[in-house]
Amino acid sequence: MANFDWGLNGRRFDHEDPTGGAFQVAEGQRVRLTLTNTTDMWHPMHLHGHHVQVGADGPRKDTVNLLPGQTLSLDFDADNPGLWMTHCHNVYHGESGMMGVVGYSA
Ligand SMILES: [Cu+2]
Repeated sequence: MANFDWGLNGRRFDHEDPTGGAFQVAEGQRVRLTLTNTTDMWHPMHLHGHHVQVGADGPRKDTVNLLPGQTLSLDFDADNPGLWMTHCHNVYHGESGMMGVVGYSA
């Protein structure tokens, strides 16, 4: 997305429909999020309710800096059912659309 027009998967978070476009996974699944930063800014990415592993055997993190032009895979175990926000931790990026919901039930 263009500078100052942030989103996830080309979609801006819709505050009127917060679960619209939610990323559906299944409990017990090992999930891989592949993130590509197409902007010129850093984005500290965070997923609530889980820790992510950077790459197949990298460190486990709470928040991962995604550099301009960088692609990272972030793996997590879907072991905490619910609706969880994933977002850029720069609050003004998240509030302007760089947020999404990962959801699954028990
Ligand atoms: Cu950001």
